[in-house]
Amino acid sequence: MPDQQSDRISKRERYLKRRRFLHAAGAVGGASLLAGCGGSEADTQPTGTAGSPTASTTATETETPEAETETPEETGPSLEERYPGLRILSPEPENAEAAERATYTTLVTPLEELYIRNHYPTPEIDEADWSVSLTGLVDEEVDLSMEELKNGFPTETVFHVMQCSGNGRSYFQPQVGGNQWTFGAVGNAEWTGTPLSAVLERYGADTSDGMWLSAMGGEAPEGEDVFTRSIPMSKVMDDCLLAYEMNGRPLASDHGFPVRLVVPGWYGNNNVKWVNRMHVMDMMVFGEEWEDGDQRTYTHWQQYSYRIIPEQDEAAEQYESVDVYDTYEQMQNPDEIRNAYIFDQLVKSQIGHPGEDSTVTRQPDGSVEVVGVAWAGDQTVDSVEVSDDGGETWGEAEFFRPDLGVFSWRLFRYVWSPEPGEYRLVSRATDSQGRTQPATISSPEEGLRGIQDDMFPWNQDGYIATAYEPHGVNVTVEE
Ligand SMILES: Nc1nc2c(c(=O)[nH]1)N[C@H]1C(S)=C(S)[C@@H](COP(=O)(O)O)O[C@H]1N2
Ligand SMILES: [Mo]
Repeated sequence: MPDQQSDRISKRERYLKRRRFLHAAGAVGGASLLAGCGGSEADTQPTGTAGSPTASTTATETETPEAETETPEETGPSLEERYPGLRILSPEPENAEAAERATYTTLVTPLEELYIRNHYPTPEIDEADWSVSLTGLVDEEVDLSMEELKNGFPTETVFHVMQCSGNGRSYFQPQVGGNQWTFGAVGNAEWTGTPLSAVLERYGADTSDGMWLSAMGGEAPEGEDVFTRSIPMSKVMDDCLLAYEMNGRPLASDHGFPVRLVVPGWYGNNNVKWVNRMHVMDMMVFGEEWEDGDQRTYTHWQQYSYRIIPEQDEAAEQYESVDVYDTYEQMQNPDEIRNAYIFDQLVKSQIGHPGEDSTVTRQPDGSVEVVGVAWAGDQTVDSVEVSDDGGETWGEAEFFRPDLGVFSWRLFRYVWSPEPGEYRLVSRATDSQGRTQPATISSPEEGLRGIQDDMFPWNQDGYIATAYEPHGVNVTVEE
């Protein structure tokens, strides 16, 4: 129905316009954030509950748009309608990223602006029918209902940056296949659920170092590879959650309802949605035991996909087990692991304001405030610098707004005092180990496996683009 269609578009347009308006008025990312004024921000963030991690999830359920997504009807609202802050890459399977830079001026990303990355369509799941099994090296194998998972164990909350390892893929030259994400496949959210350590301890799992927990998604259609990720036991025991809430509300169906794995600080691909099976063993999913003839039923998403593969390699080298989990360290020591597994996130920053191709006027004192976010996986982000001359000279930004923990992003602001003219603004973050974002992405001919000479290695699947240059924004400063 054409009417309905135009209705949807205008709803989305209105949402984005409102975002822009708040920006112009300084309510998003501007001085009011500095003053710690939560009120105006909350306007654009109906589901944000940064200040109330234990907020009841039932009171307003029927009033919010995402409540509808939990019980999608056959003719339910479209993806566009449900997420007015997203740019749709594919409606099915659902893939969509934040449409506006303004998403990166907000401490907690609202549901409406959090990217969605699916390999298969979002499943319709009745929570009462769902369970999560635990098998392998355990004293007692179990199958836990959602009721048991939610009420039979402690509850914990973590702020974690969910980022697709393909974020920034569109900046690879020559282009690689797959969803052409720009800057929008990342968001910061509050995740609440059951610590996996409590579950594993109760059923006598072997939790010693060197063990792996493989988590499987329950949504793959018949005959497709099951979305499976193997997580090193030390990480699982440190801080991984079986999460059933995001931003104080039940998970939306597209984000894994009723339960997903949250691996704090690690790339999105490790955070298995719709988990229904967990298996403890002394290796990752690997080899024939986990394959089905020619089909890589359980190994595909662990061993073949999500690997750093330079131009010259035929395919990723497979390992039964590795003992270096730090992605950057793997990349820099290819003699040990030839093709890095994509585990923890590398340091990165993104400018949220001014937006892409924007025109700004200066404050009476001649300044323009630059606002953005920076994070560093399971490291602390130490500093952020901003440059308006292609990285020749840099100025130090400062952090503002509360620190929500090591896995959360920090908001930064930089007081810029430009002459009128046209600029390309870039930001560069450094983590607590002194690792800094490189300037550019290499060409395939360089054959790099790790970061070298200020270049991020071009790789066949276009993963982890952290280079600052392609992430910059073009800004015109008015007279
Ligand atoms: N079961 C399952 N889990 C999954 C995926 C998937 O396709 N199926 N996609 C993964 C990838 S690649 C990413 S980046 C994140 C995205 O999480 P989000 O859609 O909640 O943002 O989920 C991960 N978990
Ligand atoms: Mo991803």
